[in-house]
Amino acid sequence: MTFSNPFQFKNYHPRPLEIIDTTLREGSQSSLLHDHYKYFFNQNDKVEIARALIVYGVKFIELFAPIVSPRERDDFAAVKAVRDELIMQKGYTFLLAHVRCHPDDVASAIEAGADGLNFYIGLSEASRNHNHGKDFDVIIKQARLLLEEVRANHPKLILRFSGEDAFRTPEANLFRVYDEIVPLVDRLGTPDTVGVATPTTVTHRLELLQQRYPRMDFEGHFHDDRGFALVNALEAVKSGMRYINTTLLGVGERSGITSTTALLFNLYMDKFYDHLEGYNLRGSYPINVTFADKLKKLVPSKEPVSLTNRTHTAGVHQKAVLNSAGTYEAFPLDQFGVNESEVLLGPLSGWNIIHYFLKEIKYYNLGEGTARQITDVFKERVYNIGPQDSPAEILVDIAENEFGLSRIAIPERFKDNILQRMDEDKSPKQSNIAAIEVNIQ
Ligand code: HCA
Ligand code: CU
Repeated sequence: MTFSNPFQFKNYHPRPLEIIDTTLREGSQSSLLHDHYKYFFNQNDKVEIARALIVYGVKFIELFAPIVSPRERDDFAAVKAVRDELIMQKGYTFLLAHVRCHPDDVASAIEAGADGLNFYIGLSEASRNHNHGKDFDVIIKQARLLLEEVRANHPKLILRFSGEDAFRTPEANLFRVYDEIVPLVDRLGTPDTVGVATPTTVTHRLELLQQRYPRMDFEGHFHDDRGFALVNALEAVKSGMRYINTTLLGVGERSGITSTTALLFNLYMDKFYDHLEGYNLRGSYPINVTFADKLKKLVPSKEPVSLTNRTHTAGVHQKAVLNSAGTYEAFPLDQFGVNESEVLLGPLSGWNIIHYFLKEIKYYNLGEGTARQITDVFKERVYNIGPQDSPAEILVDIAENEFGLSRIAIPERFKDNILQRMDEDKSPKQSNIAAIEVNIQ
């Protein structure tokens, strides 16, 4: 068996974990886009997303084969232009085209200047019977012919082969095809197309593949139908899988795939630090916000790297995080760019937070007793809140108009002395909100 080494070509040595980001391919298949009658990312979105991914440290970006539509072909060129622009600053990023085992797909990707081809064809019974209708002998013959031809004429291209629906494909069938393909490719994909895999089946499958093809690199792609996309990817990485497909916020077909930042965050928490080489972890929350904005959404509450995980609504929680954020914040999310905590005023807020808000943030002159009385009035009013009203405005209205509170006059020259402690070596569990200091003399 001979193996090519495409990485030598660009002097690139793969890191312990290579994210293959597929936000612009798998992510474009998300139903979330339809929720807003948006249906597709426009070219500007794609360029901004690609730029953000490259700056974040992603080295492999998957795109549709340009044959999909004239628009995809133009967008491929635009993304390539951003990639080229950033080479001097950020090093080389590989653009991979997702191609069917079809010469037209391959030709369009090569013409567009792809660095690699991600071949896929369904191998499960469902795919063979209801998708392409080819039996194993035909699949093997056609794939081999195509791969041999590409290898011979384009030796520098990175080639990957994926048996779609790999986790519903019996091992014997997978091996039957992969045995024939392995000498011709650089990576083997094992997509969990319909989200049936569990951490146990992932590690078992990977072990068998590693034993059978010891010199191969493997690529995982896990759908979230059971809610296992993250844990499956995490287990795969820990069991030695170097390449993982992810998308920003985990968007993709149906319930999506593994979220990029969720995977990196969990590897960090589990102390797999060498797998984080080259990723700009502090850029995690900002990249999530950038992408959520493209979807016209907030960063979803189920995304670990979110402000939601530093947001507190219940009075008991709010009081405790004022004393020490670590009481209800277990993770150093500030290292992933979530630099602020958020306390939401509402019917569950207690007098502590109301006192804190009125005094420290709005500079009203009030003691604990008044804060308790205001809290009772606020709780009555806030249950009838309309969609246009804000709890903070209601609170200020009560403070001024019902309790006649006046603000502490802060001389202009001291206004800038309101400090947020940003010292790096504070305990990561300590939140900034408890550290706002009003410096008046
Ligand atoms: C698809 C299916 C796919 C392919 C993954 C791969 C899947 O939308 O084409 O090529 O590795 O989940 O199997 O996303
Ligand atoms: Cu998929």
